[in-house]
Formats: sequence, C-alpha cells, structure tokens
Amino acid sequence: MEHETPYHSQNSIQSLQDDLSQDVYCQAYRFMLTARLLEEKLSALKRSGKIVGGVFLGRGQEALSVALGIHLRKGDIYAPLIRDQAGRLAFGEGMLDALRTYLGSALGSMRGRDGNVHRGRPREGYFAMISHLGVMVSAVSGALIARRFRGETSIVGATCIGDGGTSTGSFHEGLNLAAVEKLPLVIVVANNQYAYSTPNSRQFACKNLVDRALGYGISGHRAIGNDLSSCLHVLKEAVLAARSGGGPQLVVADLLRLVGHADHDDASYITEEQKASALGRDCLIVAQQTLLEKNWMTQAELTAWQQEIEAEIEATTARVLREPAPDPKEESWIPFATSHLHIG
Ligand SMILES: Cc1ncc(C[n+]2csc(CCOP(=O)(O)OP(=O)(O)O)c2C)c(N)n1
Ligand SMILES: [Mg+2]
Repeated sequence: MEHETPYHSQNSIQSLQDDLSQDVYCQAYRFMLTARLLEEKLSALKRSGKIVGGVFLGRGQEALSVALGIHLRKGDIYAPLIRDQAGRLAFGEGMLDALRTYLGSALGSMRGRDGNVHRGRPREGYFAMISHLGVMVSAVSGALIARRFRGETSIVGATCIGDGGTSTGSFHEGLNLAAVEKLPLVIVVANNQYAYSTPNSRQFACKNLVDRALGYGISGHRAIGNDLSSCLHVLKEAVLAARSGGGPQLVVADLLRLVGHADHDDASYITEEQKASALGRDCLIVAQQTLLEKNWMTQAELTAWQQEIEAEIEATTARVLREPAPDPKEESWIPFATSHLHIG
C-alpha cells in the first residue's frame, strides 16, 4: 500500500534555482572540478605504480558530495566515504593532505601509516573512514552522543553512504539510535543504482530509499543527484533542520556512478539505457552549463580555473613525491584506533 510521504522532497526535487547564491554555486563548482582533476591524477599515479591500494573515484557524484561538505562548518563532524573527494575539499581538506596520504608521505595526517581514503583528522571532527558500508553511521551517531554529553550544541554530524551501505546492520542500528535520541545527524545516500554490480532491484524492495525515513520516524528529502542546484538546496535545508533541533535527516539522491566500483571494475553492468537517461548526465557538465547560461562565468574563466587547478595538482604531486616515507622504527606513532578515541 502506498502511503503519503511527509517529506519536503516533492518541493526540493523541482528545479530550485531561484534563490541560489552565485558565490556558493561557483565555489561548489570549483571544488567539484578540483576533485575530478585530482582523482584523474590519482588514477594515473595508481596506474604508474606510485599508489598502493585502492583508488575509488567519485565521478558522477561530485555535486552531491560537495553540497554536503560545503554546508558543514568548523566544529561539525564529517565522515566522508570513498566517493567524497569533493566534499572533503569543501570541508577544508587541502589537496596536499590527500596526496600525502595516497602517496604514503610521512608528513601527511596519517603519517604514511594508513592510506588513500582512510585519512582524516578525528580531533577536528574529520573522521577517517573505517568502512564504506554502513559503519560510519554508527560512528557519527556515537560521536554526536559524546558531544551532547559535553554540552556542545548547534553541531551537526554527517556522512554520505552508498545504496548498498543502506542494507547493512550498522546503517539501521546507527540511524535508529539517532532517531530515538533525536541526534543532529545528516545521512546522505548516493543512490547510484548499484551496490558494486548488484542492481537496486536485488538490493531493496521499497519504492524509494527515502521511504525508509518514515519507518524511523525521521525527516526524508530527495535530491537530483547530478544537479548541483538541487543538491545545494536540499542539503542546505537538511543541514539547517538537523542543526536547529529537527533530529536526523535522511537525504536520498538518485544518480549514476560514471565509473566502476574501483579501477578493477569496468562497470559493464550499467545499462546503455541508464547511461543515456537523465540519470546518466555528468554533474560537472550540468554545472558548467548552468554557470554559462546564467552568465555567472565565461568559458575563458572556466578554462583558466581548470589550468590553475591542474598546475596546483602537478606542483603538489611533485612536492609530495620528494617527501620522506615513514620510518618503521619510529615509535612516536599513535595507533590509528587510539586516535579515534579522542573525538572532537
Ligand atoms: C563490511 C563490508 N562488507 C562487504 C564488503 C564488500 N563490498 C564491497 S563494495 C560493496 C557494495 C557497495 O555498494 P554501494 O554502497 O552502493 O557503493 P558503490 O560502489 O555503488 O558506490 C560491498 C558489499 C565490504 N567492502 N565491506
Ligand atoms: Mg551504489
């Protein structure tokens, strides 16, 4: 039986460009472009044998990722996952820290001891990823309870997981706890239609993942995942609602992952029909078109940004490649697990 959804989603999903701020849009676009170009470089470094371990790309998901990161502020908790390079940059991570972790530099935030996506600064509320499935939902919920014990208010904790992640026990436990405790938690689901190669039809039986919000007694929102305008609007609304006492907010955005799960996956299971549909539009191209149509940027300015960012990526990579690797004899390293106990 179908139920009436109490979500603000139906308003949000329409094209909400009217009160869109040019500054925020341009800033968000720059983070998206930086993430895309940085990940292209990381992919090349992986192919040339300079990066050990997995390189996961956020291609096609940058608009959603940046929209969350840009609406968080200092003091908030952010647990980015494997496709969140854009959100990480928007939350304040420099590309230097990203490259240092991927390339194993001793000067990075993980001191070369933990690689790639497993990077963060837990004491600053920027969590290093444990797993890209549901577990960060529980980690952020727990951290929000700790913050509440300390009397901290007006903060938000957020993470962005995949559709596959919503099928795990940790997602349900973490979200249920957050709902009961009315925690200021924002969970963004990047519904890219596949959990690795398993299609949604074999993953969940509800009509739309946002319907799950009803079962938990929390607010649900829908966004158009490859439309930066929609993502910015919906995330602004969700983060504000959580910050002002509205309890957990579930945001579900439909999109298509424009790459495989990782570099070993050719994504041949994504159908041609899906790629040709509205879901398959590249969010970066959509954002570029909006910038040009609204006369917010010229083609020359877009090209100049691209050149500037490429030059910064090349210079930062060269710098990091000259940095030392960790010394196995060094004993001052605080084990990763212990550093996680000191939240905030
Ligand atoms: C705890 C855990 N269980 C299972 C896996 C195996 N696994 C790798 S990817 C994946 C599906 C992820 O799907 P989704 O969250 O939709 O991510 P996507 O690749 O689509 O972004 C699974 C089950 C894992 N890596 N970790
Ligand atoms: Mg998925």
